[in-house]
Amino acid sequence: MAETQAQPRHAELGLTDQDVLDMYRAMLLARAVDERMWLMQRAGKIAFIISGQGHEGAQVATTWPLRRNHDWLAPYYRSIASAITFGMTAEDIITAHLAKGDDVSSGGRQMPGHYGGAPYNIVSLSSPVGTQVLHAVGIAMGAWARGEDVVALTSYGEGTANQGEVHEAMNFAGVHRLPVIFVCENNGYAISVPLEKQVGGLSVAARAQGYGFPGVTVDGDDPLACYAAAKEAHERGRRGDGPTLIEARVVRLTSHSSDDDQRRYRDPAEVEALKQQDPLVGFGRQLRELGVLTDELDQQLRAEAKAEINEASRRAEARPEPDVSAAERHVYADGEA
Ligand SMILES: Cc1ncc(C[n+]2csc(CCOP(=O)(O)OP(=O)(O)O)c2C)c(N)n1
Ligand SMILES: [Mg+2]
Repeated sequence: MAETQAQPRHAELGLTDQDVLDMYRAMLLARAVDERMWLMQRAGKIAFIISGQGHEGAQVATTWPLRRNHDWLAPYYRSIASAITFGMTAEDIITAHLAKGDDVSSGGRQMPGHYGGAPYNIVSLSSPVGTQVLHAVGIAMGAWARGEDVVALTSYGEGTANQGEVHEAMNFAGVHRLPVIFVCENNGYAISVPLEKQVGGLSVAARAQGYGFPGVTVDGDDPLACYAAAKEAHERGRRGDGPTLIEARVVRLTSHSSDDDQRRYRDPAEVEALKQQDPLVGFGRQLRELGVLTDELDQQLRAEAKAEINEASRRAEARPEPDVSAAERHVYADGEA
C-alpha cells in the first residue's frame, strides 16, 4: 500500500504556495513602510511614529481570513501590517502620517498611527486605548441586526486589555454571540510597564472563558499558527457561534514610539535577544524549509518592497498640504461633506 505523503503545514490550512508568499510579501512591505517612516520622523517630516516591528506576522496572518471590502477592521496604532493586508497601500499610510490634505484616513486630521479608510472598511481609532474594541462590537451588532454575514476584527495590546471598555465589549459580544474576533497582540509591555505588572494571572486569553467564548494563545512569531486561529475564529463568527479571543504573543522590536527610549527600562541583552524572534526572519526560514522561498526569490521580494516604498514616499510627499478652507470639514454638520 502506498504511503500517503503528509501535506506541508500551509497546505493543510488551505493556503497555496502563492498565498504564503503573498503573506510574506505583505510583512516585508509593512516593515519597509515602518522603517521608512522612522527615517521621515527623524528628518522632521512626521510628528511621531509608533512602530509595528515584531508584530507583522501576527497582524498579516490574523487579518488574512477576512474578506476585503466586506468584513470590518478596527485596528490599533501598531497595525501597519493589518492595514496593508486589508487593502491600504504604502502610499496611503505615508500620506496619512504626513497629514496631507487628501489623505484617505482623515484628510490630514488624525494623528500618526490612526489607521483608517472608508474605502477599505477600516475604522480609524480614537486615541484613548481600547475604544476601537467597542467600535468592532458595535459594527458586528449592526450587521447582525441587518442579517448580514459580516465579521469584525479588532486588535489591541495586552495593557489595553485591562481597560474597562474592553471587558464591557467582550461581555456584550459574549451575551449576544456576535461575530467579533478580538486579537490581543501581547508584546509584554505597555510602554515601560512589563506584563507581570499589568496582567493579573498573566494570561489575557483565559479571560474569554468568563465571557462565554473561546480564548486561545498563539505564538505571534508564527504566522501559520496565527492564521489557523483566525481562520477558525472567522468561521465561528460566520456560523453564528459568536466571538473568539486570540492572544498572539509577539515581540516589540523597537521602543514604544519615537518619543520613547526602551534602553531606560529594558535590559540591553533582552533587546538584543528579541532579534532572534523577528517574525520576518522566522517566517522566511519556515518558507525556505517548506521549499517555497529561495535566497534569490527573497532578494527579489525585498528589492520589490524597497522599490514600492521609494515610489510611495515620493508620491506621498508630492501630495498637497491641507487647505485652510477645509479646516471645518467633518467638524460641523453643515460643513462641506
Ligand atoms: C485610556 C488611555 N490611557 C493611557 C494612554 C496612553 N497610552 C498610549 S499607548 C499605551 C500603552 C498600551 O500598551 P498595550 O496595550 O500593551 O499596547 P502596545 O503599545 O504594547 O502595543 C498607553 C498607556 C492612552 N492612549 N489611553
Ligand atoms: Mg503591549
